[in-house]
Amino acid sequence: MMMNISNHNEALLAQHNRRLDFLKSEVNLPAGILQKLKDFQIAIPSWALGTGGTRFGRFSGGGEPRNLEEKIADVGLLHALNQSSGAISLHIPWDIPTDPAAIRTLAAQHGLAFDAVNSNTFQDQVDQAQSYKFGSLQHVSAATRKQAIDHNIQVIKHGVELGSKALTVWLSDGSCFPGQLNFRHAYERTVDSLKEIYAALPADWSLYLEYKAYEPNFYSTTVGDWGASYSMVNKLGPQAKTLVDLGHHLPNANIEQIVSILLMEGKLGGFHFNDSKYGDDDLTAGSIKPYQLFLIFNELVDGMDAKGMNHAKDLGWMIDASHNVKDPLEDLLQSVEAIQIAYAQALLVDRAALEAAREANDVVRCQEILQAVFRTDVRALVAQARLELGGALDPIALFRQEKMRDQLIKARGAKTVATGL
Ligand code: LRH
Ligand code: MN
Repeated sequence: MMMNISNHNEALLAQHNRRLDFLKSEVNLPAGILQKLKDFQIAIPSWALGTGGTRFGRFSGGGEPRNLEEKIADVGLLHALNQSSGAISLHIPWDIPTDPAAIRTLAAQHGLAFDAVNSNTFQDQVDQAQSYKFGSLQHVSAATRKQAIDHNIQVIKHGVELGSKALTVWLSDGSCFPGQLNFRHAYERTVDSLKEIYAALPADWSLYLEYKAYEPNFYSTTVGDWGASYSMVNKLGPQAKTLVDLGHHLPNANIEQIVSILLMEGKLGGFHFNDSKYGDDDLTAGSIKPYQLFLIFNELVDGMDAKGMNHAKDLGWMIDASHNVKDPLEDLLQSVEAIQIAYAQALLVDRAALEAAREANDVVRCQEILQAVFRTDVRALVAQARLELGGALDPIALFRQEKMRDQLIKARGAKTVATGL
């Protein structure tokens, strides 16, 4: 896909430098903050490169990737624009790599690595022997549980061939009506099944257990909250961690507190970033509750520094979104930007002053310290990191300037449909 980043940046450079100089005149930038932003890569979900939909409808935008190769090209385009999307997270069987070596080479050509691979025991595939209608790892039938366990082990094999280092397990398992499920048996069967999957993990791999409050089951979900996931991963072993999808909580849950506890306990594996107003809406990260996203990164920076963790490498940074009304690529560019902004602001928090105010129970001062940073416009800093990595100062403006969606529609057609949600 032809695009001229240097011309684009040249036209915006003077304005950008004015903004950056203003920020530097207002805030003491901690040493190394730019390098941290440059190192911070966010994985793009392979299942969110097309238009999403709901049971009420789906309005395709055209030019969607028709196969894994085109999905990698789309993530490569995002990464060329923002230099912060250096990995792709695959979902199996939506994206089975038929020729792993070729796929690996293609991804490398786009500067992309493979983040966590995701299993799928929430849908029945055409040639499937056992149905997951009543669950998978929790199922009353040993044959169904074995089928689901074997699928997860197969997904690990695909991941190993691609150089991935983690398996994400999200289970839709649960019940829709009181009385339908023996919660204790479902929990025990799920743990026993996960133990068989865990035993198949290569020594340098992680297993991320993603929890979710509801949907598609609407009375109980067996891995329904951080407590269920945390108690299960503790039973599995040191390579098992909890994955936090921001949209998977009941209303008003304090996600930043959940994150701080999981991190302190060494059981936080990673994230599926998105935003929501009601349920698992999978909206653009930072589009509904940007302050919450900042508060989550505030706990992350505090907790990771307390444990001497490497910000860029020691947790799984992934997006999980669905695009009903926006161009999928523009939506993903916005999500990456919002995440980078929240991280940059969290790096600006004066932690010594905050702790001193906390020790003094100076509640007003605590809030003033956090909100002064949250109200600091750090976009020029995030743009400077992109610029220094060869990215675009304004990725969405360049995406539109170059009419990239039109170019994709011309190359692929207006009616193409990408696998995924
Ligand atoms: C479930 C979920 C999970 C994925 C799916 C695509 O809601 O967040 O992470 O497997 O979306
Ligand atoms: Mn998710």
